[in-house]
Amino acid sequence: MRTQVGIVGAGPAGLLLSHLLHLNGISSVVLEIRSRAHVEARVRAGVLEHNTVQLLRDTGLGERLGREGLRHEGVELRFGGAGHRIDFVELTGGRSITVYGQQEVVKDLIVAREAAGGTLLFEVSGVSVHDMDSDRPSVRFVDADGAVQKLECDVIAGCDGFHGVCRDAVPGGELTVLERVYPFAWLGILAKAAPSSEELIYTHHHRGFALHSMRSHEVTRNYLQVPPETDIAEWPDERIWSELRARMALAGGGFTLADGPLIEKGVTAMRSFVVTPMQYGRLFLAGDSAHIVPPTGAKGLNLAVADVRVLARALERFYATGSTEALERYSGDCLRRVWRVQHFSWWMTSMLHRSPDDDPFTHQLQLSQLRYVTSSRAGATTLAENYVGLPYD
Ligand code: FAS
Ligand code: PHB
Repeated sequence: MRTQVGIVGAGPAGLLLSHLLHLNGISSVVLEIRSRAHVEARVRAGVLEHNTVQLLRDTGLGERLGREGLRHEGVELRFGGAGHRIDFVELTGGRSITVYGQQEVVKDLIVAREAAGGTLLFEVSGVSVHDMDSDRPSVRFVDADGAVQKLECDVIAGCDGFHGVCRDAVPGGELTVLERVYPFAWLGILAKAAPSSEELIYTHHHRGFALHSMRSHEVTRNYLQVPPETDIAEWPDERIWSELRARMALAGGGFTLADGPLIEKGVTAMRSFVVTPMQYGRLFLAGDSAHIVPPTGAKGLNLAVADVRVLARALERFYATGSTEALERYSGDCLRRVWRVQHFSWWMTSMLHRSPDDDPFTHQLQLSQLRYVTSSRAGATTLAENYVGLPYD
């Protein structure tokens, strides 16, 4: 089997890369270990930056997003029993976010790839990457029918997420890992319940962080800060709802969190992780295979999109001119944005989560930071412009 770009992983990074390459007449094959049904049902991110929405629109993926996505012009920060709105549109000259589930983006991409005759191979196994330091790298795998296959290509895109094989295939010593693991996790639920507010609510509370988000007018997504070793079995549904209510309550009442049957619940670890460089020879890492951000800044999916936009442009240039200049710059070009987003996600996480040692000094610093970003135009603008996404370079 032969193609120009071998793509490992059918998450948002891999599928969008295949789509962008197709729009520039560049062939690719996407290899995915899970089934189509699994990747289309996997609940993850839900907030799309202004840039991400624009890119999906500009590349023909805006129709359902435009119809079903919820455009939000602001967000609420809630602390000390009171809510404070950050007006994105006013503070960023018109930029906003759109709430649209990651699995919906994945579904739209798969439909678009299929309509264009793209090659997506699901349920493959035994994936391994080879000869990355040559100009004829290859990916070996067993296809869904059990046949051993070899995919020869010019370039491999490692879009196989944090637990994939591509990053680990790089010889030892070639990559540097920079990491921070947070002493808390998120317990997340997806529920058949109407949203209890127009916009997302990020809550700082002495019992811990809480987030009210949504997927549609019928489905909400809520998160609670919990200890990292939390066992979901210890959290029956009613305990989750009462803890959410306790943390999100407004002094003097006036806020009711609507509940409903749970569709899904789980605990997600919190870490900041960056691998440098994001390339080795003809292997290019994009998305969660190269970096992880804590979800407090709603950036994971959007950063994956930003990476593959840079990679697609560099490959376009390579195939159009033979120049590898942009490909050689790939890692540096991506890491500028990666570290901006890492800082913002760490900052939001530090400002809004209760420190396990419950240090009163840290608590006061957090309250001071929250009071500042909700009362100073400069402070609010910093949050707003990072949250909606800084314009692409
Ligand atoms: P993905 O992990 O999405 O995709 C990688 C793909 O590669 C997967 O389909 C995987 O099955 C496949 N793969 C793995 N190994 C392979 C192999 N050996 N061969 C072939 N394929 C292989 N972000 C938010 O902003 N908000 C959230 O609420 C949020 N929740 C999250 C919850 C979880 C549990 C996780 C893990 C992430 C969450 N994120 C969230 C971040 C998330 O949105 C990621 O940033 C985003 O999925 C990154 O996209 P990809 O890089 O495409 O990686
Ligand atoms: C979500 O809706 O899943 C979501 C929203 C905002 C975040 C993280 C997750 O910061």
